[in-house]
Amino acid sequence: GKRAFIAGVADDNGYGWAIAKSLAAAGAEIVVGTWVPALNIFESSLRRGKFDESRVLPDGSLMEITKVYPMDAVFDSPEDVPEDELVESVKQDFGSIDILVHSLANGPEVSKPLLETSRYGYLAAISASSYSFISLLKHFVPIMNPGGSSISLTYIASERIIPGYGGGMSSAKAALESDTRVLAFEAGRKHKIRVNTISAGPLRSRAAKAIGF
Ligand code: ZID
Repeated sequence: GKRAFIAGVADDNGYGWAIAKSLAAAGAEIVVGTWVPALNIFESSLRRGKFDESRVLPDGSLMEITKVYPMDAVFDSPEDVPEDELVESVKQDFGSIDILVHSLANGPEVSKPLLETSRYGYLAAISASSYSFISLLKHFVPIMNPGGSSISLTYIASERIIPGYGGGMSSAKAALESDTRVLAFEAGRKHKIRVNTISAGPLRSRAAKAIGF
């Protein structure tokens, strides 16, 4: 069977959880990465059975999450919480993965129009929502099996004006889409890894509620 690492699962309302379930239903082993500030509550809720109803797969069995790793997609240098450490742990525990899912984004000034966005807010959006994918893929590629695939989630606000999707989030998704093409070329040639992004429809996730979508 295939093994999937899904970055950006902290409850049962988001795309990460839904993708995990689809992959589990298709027979994949599920390993997730959870943002450090949300880790304790996610793990304890999982343990206490709070997600059991949402864990039900089409065949009636419950999705198993083999392991939850703490992760922070903004810290990737040795002085911070290195992604090297995350990937090293996954390597020690499992050896390799086949599927990498990036289901995370963050834009501290998302509610501000682009015209009112600060440099800090703009760069933070790009860092958490775009560079985070480059960094994740870069770190995981060495333990990904050839023929493996990676995917992220984007939004049509990259191409069309969607008022309310501010703070540089529209820019961050445009960068993510461009990077997907370049990384597909690079990782495809060098490592036989596919790179794709899906432009998602509306889902009442925690992140979407937070921005009033
Ligand atoms: P979510 O809250 O379930 O997932 C976001 C995750 O990111 C959370 O688990 C956070 O803990 C995690 N996170 C944030 N910062 C960090 C960090 N620094 N390090 C590690 N983890 C971090 O929300 P979600 O499922 O909506 O988001 C998943 C992906 O889907 C993101 O890339 C979104 O941009 C993308 N997406 C979501 C929607 C949506 O509707 N939920 C849409 C498009 C793309 C969308 O916004 N009409 C209106 C809106 C939309 C579509 C159509």
